[in-house]
Amino acid sequence: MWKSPLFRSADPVRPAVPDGLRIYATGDIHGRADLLDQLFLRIDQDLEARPIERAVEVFLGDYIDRGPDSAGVLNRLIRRAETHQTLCLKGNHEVCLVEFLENPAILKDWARFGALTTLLSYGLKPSINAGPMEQAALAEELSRTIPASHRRFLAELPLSFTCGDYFFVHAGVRPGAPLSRQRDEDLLWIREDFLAHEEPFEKVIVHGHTPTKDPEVRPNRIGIDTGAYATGRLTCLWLEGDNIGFL
Ligand SMILES: [Mn+2]
Repeated sequence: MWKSPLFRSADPVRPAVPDGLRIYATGDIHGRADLLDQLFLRIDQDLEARPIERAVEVFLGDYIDRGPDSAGVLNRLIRRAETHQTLCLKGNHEVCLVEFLENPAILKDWARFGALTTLLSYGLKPSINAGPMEQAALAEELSRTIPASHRRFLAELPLSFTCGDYFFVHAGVRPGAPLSRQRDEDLLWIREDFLAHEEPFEKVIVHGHTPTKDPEVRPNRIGIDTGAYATGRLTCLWLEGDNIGFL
């Protein structure tokens, strides 16, 4: 049951998005271009079965790393935007890629959470434990190889998106801080402090970042990272009026 200090009537009002709009929100893709292709088909079938004035496809970040085809995921998201209204948010993994180009030494840390498959997807051949010389060479090679469209895509990703009673973000928000004054680091990386918080936020937070077996629908947040890269399950939440469902 939805409970919020904003809605204290006897007749509880459920969180909603504006009329005539359907949101499709998708969690962490992590290099699974194959699953993203299937997801686009599912969304297109749903749109055909249930036409709507306006649909917006929101992606919650972490497009790259871990899975086999990070470059392919970015290609598909960029192409999808040519025919559909999409909104891609920034994940902590995208931050790492951009930072690596400026500071190759972060590969030591980034490699521990899936960087090598991303480098492979751009045609690079990284060693398991690249030393400083190789780190610099890899960053230089990636700079030359990565398409300009990917760089632009990565540079332009916003951190959050608000629609109706919902706030979309990669990782979550810091409890106690207004949504308008969150730190980037929390929006991209937060886990326990956010996940354990049971009181209402200003909006219902739709997030990824922390994988769970099934989507978590709570009164104050909806978590939709179902660990696609390992489970093969890429979750898409739809919101329309005050209804929600999954594709
Ligand atoms: Mn993440």
